Amino acid sequence: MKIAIVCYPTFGGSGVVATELGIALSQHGHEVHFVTYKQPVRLELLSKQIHFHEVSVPDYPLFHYQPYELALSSKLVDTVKLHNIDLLHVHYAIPHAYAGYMAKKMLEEEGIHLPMVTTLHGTDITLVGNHEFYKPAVTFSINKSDVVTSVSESLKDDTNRLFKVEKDIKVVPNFIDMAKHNPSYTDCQRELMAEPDERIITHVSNLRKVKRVTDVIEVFDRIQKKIPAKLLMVGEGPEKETCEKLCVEKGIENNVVFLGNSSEVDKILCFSDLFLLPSEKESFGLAALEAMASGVPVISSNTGGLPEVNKNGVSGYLSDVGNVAEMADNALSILSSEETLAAFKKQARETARSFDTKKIVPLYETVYEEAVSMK
Ligand code: GMT
Repeated sequence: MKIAIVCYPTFGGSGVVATELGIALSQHGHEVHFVTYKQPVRLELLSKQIHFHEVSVPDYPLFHYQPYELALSSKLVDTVKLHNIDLLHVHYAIPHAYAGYMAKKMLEEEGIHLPMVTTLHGTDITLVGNHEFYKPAVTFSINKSDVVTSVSESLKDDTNRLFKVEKDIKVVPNFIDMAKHNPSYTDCQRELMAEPDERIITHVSNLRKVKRVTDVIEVFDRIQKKIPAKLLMVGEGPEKETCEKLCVEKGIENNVVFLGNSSEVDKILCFSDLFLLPSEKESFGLAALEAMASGVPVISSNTGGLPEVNKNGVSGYLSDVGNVAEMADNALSILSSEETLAAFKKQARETARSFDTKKIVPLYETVYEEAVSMK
């Protein structure tokens, strides 16, 4: 099949999922065309099976806001015609599903049928899409998609609760390449980050309010009072400065390393002992799954789709949002002995196996077949 994928090319979870999906589909013999404003960060290789088409939006002084949807839908029309695309898969409803539907209608005028699959990722539904300014357009684009998928049961329920959805939403969970996340890397340079007796605690996110990154610092502060530990904060975002100040206030700035964005998260996870994800909302928690696949147990909140990924008492522990004391106690219990930590590491990786790329990508292929046959 020739598939066009629209996504955000940045470090966000939806872009990562779309990119990894495109790569996996190309390995299954499909021809994949990414259509977005920049080459996706995790897309290092372009080949005969993987193409990238850049959407450019000319900067014209009349426009206070540059019309990206317009440029995207035009680029989609051109790409579909030039490469005989069979199917369009848009990730993140705003504005991708909307632009995709416009492209579909324009192509229809020329007698070309373009089936469209929309994957909902989380904030497009629970945070941004739910805003009154966007709601009618998001509802419309969901209902006009041929097939709609969501990354968790929880997100499916949220979508049905918040929007008047006429479609049956199919749940296709996010996935992970277990082979790529190998906890026994030989080039794992733990000594660069911590002393031999220190535990390494890691957090990866876009450091936005929804991630409750100050809770990460609070939990870590409680941990480091009991055992020697370092905290690695991976990612960039608006809450970074607040976190840095909080570390100084608590006098733990020398134990917290802000690493910025990284496209080699797997290499950081391979020397991590514990992962913290205390988010306010999380439709799935891809970062938690990446940690688990690397054999890193997860201390998370029990919000949204997180209980579908992180299994309480097995791959880590779940607590109510904001319960930093319980999160710290749970973290300390996992880190209390080499035996307990080793058991949780093993269990985390085993739990991640049910989300292996090999199991999940065929589910998308089934969805595509259904969309194509819907004419
Ligand atoms: O919150 C993020 O990390 C970014 C955001 C995105 O759309 O890029 O992530 C959402 O999609 C991810 C991939 O499906 C999910 O794993 C995240 O849970 C979800 N974020 C939220 O729901 C807050």
